[in-house]
Amino acid sequence: MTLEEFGFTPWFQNQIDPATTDKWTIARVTAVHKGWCDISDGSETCLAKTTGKLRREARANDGYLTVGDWVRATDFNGADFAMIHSVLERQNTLKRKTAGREVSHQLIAVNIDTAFVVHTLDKGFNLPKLERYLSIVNESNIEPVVLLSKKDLLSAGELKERLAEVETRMPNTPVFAFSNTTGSGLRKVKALFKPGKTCCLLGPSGTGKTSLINSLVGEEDRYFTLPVRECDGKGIHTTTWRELIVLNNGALVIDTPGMRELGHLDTGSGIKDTFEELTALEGQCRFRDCAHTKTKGCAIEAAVEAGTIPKARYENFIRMRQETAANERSLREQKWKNR
Ligand SMILES: Nc1nc2c(ncn2[C@@H]2O[C@H](COP(=O)(O)OP(=O)(O)OP(=O)(O)O)[C@@H](O)[C@H]2O)c(=O)[nH]1
Ligand SMILES: [Mg+2]
Ligand SMILES: [Zn+2]
Repeated sequence: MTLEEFGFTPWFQNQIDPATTDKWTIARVTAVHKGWCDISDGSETCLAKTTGKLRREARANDGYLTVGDWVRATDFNGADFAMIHSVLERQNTLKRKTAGREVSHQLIAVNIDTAFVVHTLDKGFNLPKLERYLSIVNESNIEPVVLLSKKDLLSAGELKERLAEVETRMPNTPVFAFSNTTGSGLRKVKALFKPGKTCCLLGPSGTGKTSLINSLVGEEDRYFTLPVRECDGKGIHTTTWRELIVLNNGALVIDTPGMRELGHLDTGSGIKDTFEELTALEGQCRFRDCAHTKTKGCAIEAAVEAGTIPKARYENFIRMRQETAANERSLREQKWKNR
């Protein structure tokens, strides 16, 4: 596989000084472990460590190596470890607020063309949660696609109803329903994974992300999966690391572990894109700084009242706005304390 087939676009090419090409091996990070990572040039994979200088720089600016990164390395396929000297500037970063009370970012994956948000149609189906994942993707300016799994567990009637619900809630996002078990809908889903394009699968634990990769590679047990909890359909966090996988057709896929907690930081634009038809009304509110909660002359509340915007969608919008505001406050406080 050439570097181009491995996702190396002109964006990265332009960062390479041709005079130094024989000094470095350009490679992509395919997995990150404690203390080392796997890097690959498209044909061979080797273990690599980072220089102390790079680690110090990374710590200073939220830039730890992440799956999908492009790096300059020496000693590629040398005796022990290759050495990573620098990271090429990223095209985009998919990130989340880290679990716990401290407010900081965790990178999920970088240099992504499409983010597939995988959500179950069965027990555990939760539209507000799905919207949360969407807003993270939108925040990163990556194209989201929703994949609804386990359609085999619903009757035709239930399926129709549920899909209609999703359609109303997120009219502008492409949505596909499928089943890993029966293969129903898989042909269309497969076609979304394009050669040379990097995509990642994200979504709650147990929704069938890893199973989907197994379906795509056509081997049931290639990657490890585990049943969900009987009582509530929740997954038990089977996948524990992120890994970049090449499908037979040359598509590049990053599997990620289901997230335990999804918070929000500076999701201003993420919320805006996710709730597009609501924020479009904002300009029509009577007050410029309308909170959209029991406010006089609020155009959004009027639309909810009139039934043109689903109430539940509106409520999730408000919840996420308030959470973002709280996170921003606490971030500001932290900065103030650390100054
Ligand atoms: N009935 C049904 N079960 C499915 C489907 N897809 C996955 N499963 C089952 O759901 C369980 C969880 O699947 P995984 O692929 O491990 O889920 P995951 O999203 O990778 O979970 P984490 O790695 O924990 O984030 C497994 O028992 C799968 O067999 C589906 O389309 N239909
Ligand atoms: Mg998994
Ligand atoms: Zn308003």
